[in-house]
Amino acid sequence: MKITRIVARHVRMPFRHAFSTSRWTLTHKDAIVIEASTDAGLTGWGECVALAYPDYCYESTAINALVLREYLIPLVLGRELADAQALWEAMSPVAGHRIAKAGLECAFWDLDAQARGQSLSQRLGGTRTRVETGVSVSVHDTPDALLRTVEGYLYEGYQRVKLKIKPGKDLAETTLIRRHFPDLKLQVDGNAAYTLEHLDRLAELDAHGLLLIEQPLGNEDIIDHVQLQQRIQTPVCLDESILSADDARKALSIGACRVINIKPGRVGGVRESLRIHDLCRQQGVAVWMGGMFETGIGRALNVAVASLPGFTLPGDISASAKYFAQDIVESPFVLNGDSTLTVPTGPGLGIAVDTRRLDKFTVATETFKAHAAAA
Ligand code: OSB
Ligand code: MG
Repeated sequence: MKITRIVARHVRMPFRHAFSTSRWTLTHKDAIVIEASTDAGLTGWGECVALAYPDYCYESTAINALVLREYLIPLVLGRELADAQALWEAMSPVAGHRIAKAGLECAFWDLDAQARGQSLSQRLGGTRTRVETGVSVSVHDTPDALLRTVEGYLYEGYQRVKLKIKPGKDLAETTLIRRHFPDLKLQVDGNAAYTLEHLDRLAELDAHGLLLIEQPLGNEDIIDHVQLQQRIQTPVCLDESILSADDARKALSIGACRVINIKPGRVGGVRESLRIHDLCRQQGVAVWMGGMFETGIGRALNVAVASLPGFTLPGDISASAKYFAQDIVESPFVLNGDSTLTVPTGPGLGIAVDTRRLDKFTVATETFKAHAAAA
């Protein structure tokens, strides 16, 4: 397969509600949307899921755009690429920048599956037609407001809730939600806001029957998480600090976590996600699909990957309407009555981009073409 033209659009979509974690508040979703066309006339779509500001990790929307323009796109354009492994190798002169790489890789998988006449889920060996989903719930100003938000999501049909927590907005909030909903599948996410000084506080969360505690300690830490996991009963789940299958192997081997959150963007794409999935499956470790406020494009990718058998915990892959009044795909993802999303069955990602809405939300466009002489 040869990609001969790439359009990289910076899209900015308003959130229906502002979203806060321990570290940041966002009112808009920013992303670089990739449109890649081949010499055979196919078009594939991808999304770089970095946030607008480099606080979840060092990548951001503007940094994605720069790295794509200056380094990654010149490495892949006009080049014959047999598969995702070849694409990864073509991009290997660039260190890191896994989110930027994953956006291109997403478009590549869309093209690859389309060329074979398969849905991406089929192409990857997915075994489910629906994937279990949950919601990630913003840090709220008051416990009352939090309770109302959670009630709203349960009313909509979500059966798993993840509370964003930070020191001082954690125990009372978790206790309150657990008291109101004794049987709810509940978990928490600290987004690296805690330190070892908080071990006692984190241990108190054990009383609430949580599915897991996600990344309470440092962004790049695995060592301190070992201490935490030894101290508490609740499974520790790593997000920010797992960038590859190698990271996952090391974290599991020293007991830093018992669960892993897979985000294709964070780990450099689907190829690396599959490697983490396979490793965890061999070791009997549960994985689940994380989220980065994806548009319908990244959401379709996440749903396809989450249809693999090792994804045994509900993902952060809510319906499009949780974040957006309008999505940039023609058929937004909707929640089924059993708290699932349906895995698309059309070729590739199985979505149709709504070009009118895409234009409406596009704030910058860059077009790249292969030189006729490129081999
Ligand atoms: O830590 O899981 C996280 C969103 C952006 C960056 C990091 C995280 C999140 C979420 C939201 O929790 C998940 C979603 O619904 O997309
Ligand atoms: Mg997280």
